[in-house]
Amino acid sequence: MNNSSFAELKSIIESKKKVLVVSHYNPDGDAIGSSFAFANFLNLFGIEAHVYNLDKVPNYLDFLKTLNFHNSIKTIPNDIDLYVIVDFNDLERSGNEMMNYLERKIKEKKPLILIDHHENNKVNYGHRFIDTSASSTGVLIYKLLAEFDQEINSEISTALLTTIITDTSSYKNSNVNTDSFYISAELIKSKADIGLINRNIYKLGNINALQLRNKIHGTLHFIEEHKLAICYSLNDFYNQTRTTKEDSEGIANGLIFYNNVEVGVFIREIKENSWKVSMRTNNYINLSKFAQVFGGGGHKNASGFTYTGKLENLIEKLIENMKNESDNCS
Ligand SMILES: [Mn+2]
Repeated sequence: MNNSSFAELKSIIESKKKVLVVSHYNPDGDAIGSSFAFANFLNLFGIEAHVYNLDKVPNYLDFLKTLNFHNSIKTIPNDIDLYVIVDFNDLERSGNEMMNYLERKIKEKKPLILIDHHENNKVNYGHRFIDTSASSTGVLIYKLLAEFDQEINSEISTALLTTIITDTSSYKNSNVNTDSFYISAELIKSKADIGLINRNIYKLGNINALQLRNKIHGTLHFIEEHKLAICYSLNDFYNQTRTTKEDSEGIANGLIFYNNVEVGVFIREIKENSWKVSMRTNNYINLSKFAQVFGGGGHKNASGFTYTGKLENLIEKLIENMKNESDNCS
């Protein structure tokens, strides 16, 4: 299955009047930044753009703005003539409501474009541009926009730079490459506000968030022989500290900066016997494959899945699977 060229995507886009841009639920800086940048560009270009996400914009990203942001399909206009999926490649990741909506549009043979950097694409319809070596989907959006005879403004540059800074953890993750730096420089030339980005994404929130993190770090399991660090949170932790799941963003990534930790795992209770697992590594094992064992997916360096069952069993299975993986590494 081949990628379309950016020139081809451009010619599809410029013939349209009303576009819907969809990103994944639990949105991160790449999902919000890519979808908002693209939609704002289309509006500048004279195409009416709408953006859908199941969830609201997280607080740390609320400096990014777009027109026509929808959290429900009910408010989306009926006469959309192009659907654009950014930063995910499995329709389930848009939530049930949007998944059913998109499946209907696919059945009706409506035009669709997918732009993404995750592995294991599951969307076999429409035009695609997938580059798993791109450090963020925003990098690909940047390259697509460069095809048009329309300069990008400061707001769009800022949104695109946010995608690179958040998906690389400020150029620290192993997904960083020459494009990440080159395109960042170009975006700063186009007046991206790096100060605004850093002030917002590195704000630590109120002291309740620290109390929550203390509880989470208190659950640390370190399995030295497998270079594996696991922390979890229970719903009670959030109730007791009056925090939300947003306040535990970045826990898995934080773990891999400690000595002898190659894989960081954060497990969050969704409801009784239901868990959301996030994993991070810097090139130690392929976490996309690791997550597939549990029915999940993602990148080599960052992946996740949901698990139904007891926490002890989940941790046991993670260690067991890690044992098999690290046997292949040593
Ligand atoms: Mn991404």
